[in-house]
Amino acid sequence: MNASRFRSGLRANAPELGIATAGGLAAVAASFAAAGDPTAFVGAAVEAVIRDTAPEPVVEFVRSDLRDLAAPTLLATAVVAATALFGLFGLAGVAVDRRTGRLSAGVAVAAVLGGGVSALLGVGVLPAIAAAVPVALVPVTARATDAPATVSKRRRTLLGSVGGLLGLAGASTVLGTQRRGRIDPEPLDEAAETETLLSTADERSLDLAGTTGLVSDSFYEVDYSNFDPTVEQDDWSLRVTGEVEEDVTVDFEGLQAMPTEHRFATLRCVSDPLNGDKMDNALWTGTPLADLVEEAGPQGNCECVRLRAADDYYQVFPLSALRNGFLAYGMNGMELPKGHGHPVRVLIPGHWGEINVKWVTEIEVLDRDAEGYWEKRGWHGTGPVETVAKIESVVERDDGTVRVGGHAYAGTRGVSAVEVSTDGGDTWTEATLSESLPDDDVWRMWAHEFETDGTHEVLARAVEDDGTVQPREESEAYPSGATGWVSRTVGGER
Ligand SMILES: Nc1nc2c(c(=O)[nH]1)N[C@H]1C(S)=C(S)[C@@H](COP(=O)(O)O)O[C@H]1N2
Ligand SMILES: [Mo]
Repeated sequence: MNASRFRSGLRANAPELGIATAGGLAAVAASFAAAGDPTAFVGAAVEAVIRDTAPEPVVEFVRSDLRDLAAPTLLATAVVAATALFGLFGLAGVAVDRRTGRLSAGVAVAAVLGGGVSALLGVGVLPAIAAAVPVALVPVTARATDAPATVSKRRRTLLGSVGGLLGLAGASTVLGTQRRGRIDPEPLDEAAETETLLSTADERSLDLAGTTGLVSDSFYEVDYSNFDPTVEQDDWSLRVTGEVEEDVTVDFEGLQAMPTEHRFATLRCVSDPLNGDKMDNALWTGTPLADLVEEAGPQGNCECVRLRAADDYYQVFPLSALRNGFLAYGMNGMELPKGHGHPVRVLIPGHWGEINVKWVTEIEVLDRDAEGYWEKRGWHGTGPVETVAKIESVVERDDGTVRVGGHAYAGTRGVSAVEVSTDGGDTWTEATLSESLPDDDVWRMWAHEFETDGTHEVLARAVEDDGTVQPREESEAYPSGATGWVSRTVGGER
């Protein structure tokens, strides 16, 4: 075989590129449809590779400039990359067919590349086979499109085959989305107790337009992946292992046999901007972690632990924080929703959200300190939260009065007061505060009314239980959480 023949064998023409692209997309979608757990298909696997190997300047750009767009951007990049990858495998099959003149050889190469690389990416057998089939169809379709004698017939065959592959991609996406089977949370057995607590929270909430009460209407979600793992309650277990006297494993039944408690607890993400919306509160049902940890007999030299989860997320933090921790399987009187860690998540009082590991599977007691997922990327989010008083509601009435308010949170240090200034920080008044809820890691609501006579620079700051006034110094969320007093300009020309 001469060199030019070889080259022409590898070169793809426009129809082949179209077929390969549609085939690549169909491979990704079919793999999604075949995966019982949505984290176990080629798209999620490619997403994880991109996420975990992205160079620092890219990570920095995403963090600072894309913020909330980071997750959709990552997802789109992953789908494009996976489509291109599996499309290329299809093209390799086309090239082999052309060089050898044997379609079976082309199909075999495409299928082996598609299935083999899927397996290397760590997806299951079924999702790997499902990805291999559309890839293997690429050389078949390319040959069929090449066969008709007339240009118009060829065009029609091409449209038909690309359309067929795209149809397969569409149908697979729909099927996969349905199969992900939203676990619709059922009410807990303890619904009577939770109902009482929830109505207490409702009664103690201040009436503020544009923001939620003491229990959030909708609770923010932050995930490092676009694909939440599906973990069945009956398959779940948690292992305490590593530097321990004895490994301890507990399953869901075992967990429910332990003492049941209901706790109000607020979560805030370390990436939450000063007046952002990644801070929420819920009533959680579950059991304290302390006994389980003690039973294992933790040892090791760092007094630290690494928690792991079903989505491969991991975080490292002090054992002392874990000892105050809670294993939650209920949220606001219902089973824990999928997006918040179904069936079981960890809650660590007063600490940034990131160590409140969802879908938790393992507690590993370490001998030496290590870094968690976000700390490897420069964040310092394993410690206690910074104090914040947010201005979330501003109502300017026709009679010239203004009502401002929001939520304030100081972790386990507690909020004893919120002070408001309507003159840019020269003078301060105490705001009305919601009656506190029974637990010690809960936000409070504040409200303040004043007469307006023009433009006001309104500032809010929280005071902690021990009298400490929230510091004024402003800092960005990255790396260790946003600090400073929230300010809003209110009033003016009416
Ligand atoms: N397994 C797992 N746990 C996780 C995360 C994750 O991506 N995977 N995200 C963490 C982060 S950064 C935050 S702020 C909280 C958010 O919890 P929520 O989604 O229930 O609000 O979960 C934490 N636990
Ligand atoms: Mo977070």
